[in-house]
Amino acid sequence: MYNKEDKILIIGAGGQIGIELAQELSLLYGSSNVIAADLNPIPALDVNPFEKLDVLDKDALLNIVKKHGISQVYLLAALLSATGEQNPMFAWKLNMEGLFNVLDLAKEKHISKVYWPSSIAVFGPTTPGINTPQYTIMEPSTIYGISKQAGERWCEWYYHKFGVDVRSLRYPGLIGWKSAPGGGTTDYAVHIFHQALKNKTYECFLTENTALPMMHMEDAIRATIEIMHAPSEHVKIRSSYNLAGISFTPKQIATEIKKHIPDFTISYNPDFRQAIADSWPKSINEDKTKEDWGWLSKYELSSLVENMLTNLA
Ligand code: NAD
Ligand code: AKB
Repeated sequence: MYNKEDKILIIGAGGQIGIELAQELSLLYGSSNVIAADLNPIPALDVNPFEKLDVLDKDALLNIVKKHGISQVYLLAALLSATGEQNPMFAWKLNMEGLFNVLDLAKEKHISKVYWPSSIAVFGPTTPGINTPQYTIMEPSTIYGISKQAGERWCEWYYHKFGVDVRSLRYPGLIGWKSAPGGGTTDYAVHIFHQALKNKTYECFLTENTALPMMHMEDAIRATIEIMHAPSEHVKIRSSYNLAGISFTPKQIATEIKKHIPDFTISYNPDFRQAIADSWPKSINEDKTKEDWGWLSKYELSSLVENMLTNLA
């Protein structure tokens, strides 16, 4: 299942997902076979080889791939929903050109496999918001969502046209204790734990009843590694697979935190991210994902909260 000959390049390895993914892939392949690339050095990954890389620099990317004999690329460099809305033209450039640069490496046979994450942001206000199916109306209203939706179409096109082995998941909001989130709308669900432990109070930028799909980072990393190691014929969808995770509101997660920290309080002061959250589904259907390559998540809200508080404390 794990080819120890593989050499992996993670682009955007210093981010919320990259740090945890690099650590897990290092356990499987050995840290010397997992090369971490980002704009700046990554202290949390000091056992991995590091390459300073701007993914928009195609020549520099190819040089790194050749230098290390890279066979697989995980492309994580992107602007997320909140930062994307603040800088839409750059978000479009980074999210699209970065993807083209990596897909072209595979098209030109420099590498054999690509992982690129999509997001629940591909859905929009006209999408059925409860138990959102794999195939449905997709009219995203953020630049981030538009770039992810376009990225999905390009991935599928490169697969059909050039046989590029690209695999992708539509992550919900990710919650982990090892790394900090990087500018999304779901970031509140990480910040809340830090503030609960530090100050016993949190001011949330979404309203109390804003339900969103979320997932423990451990589940997300496992899903990523599983889809990348699934037999090719099981990966029938080459745009991106739905992942359901757990759906909850700020009020529900606060109630769960209060079971561990009884004097924890939450207040609500919605900002521009409320409109983004309101445009996204409240819950996701992952039947196709389960059916095609056997995905099963582990965490519920109660176990996620307990795990976060225990580890952060
Ligand atoms: P993040 O913002 O935490 O990390 C992104 C990393 O990319 C950062 O370390 C940044 O320095 C790096 N980067 C930015 N521009 C770069 C460039 N030009 N060249 C090289 N590196 C660059 O993001 P994340 O949360 O780890 O997300 C990774 C991917 O997963 C993104 O595509 C994101 O859209 C997707 N995703 C994340 C979530 C989530 O909840 N975290 C949910 C859905 C999808
Ligand atoms: C964000 O909020 O932008 C991300 C995502 C769900 O894609 N966490």
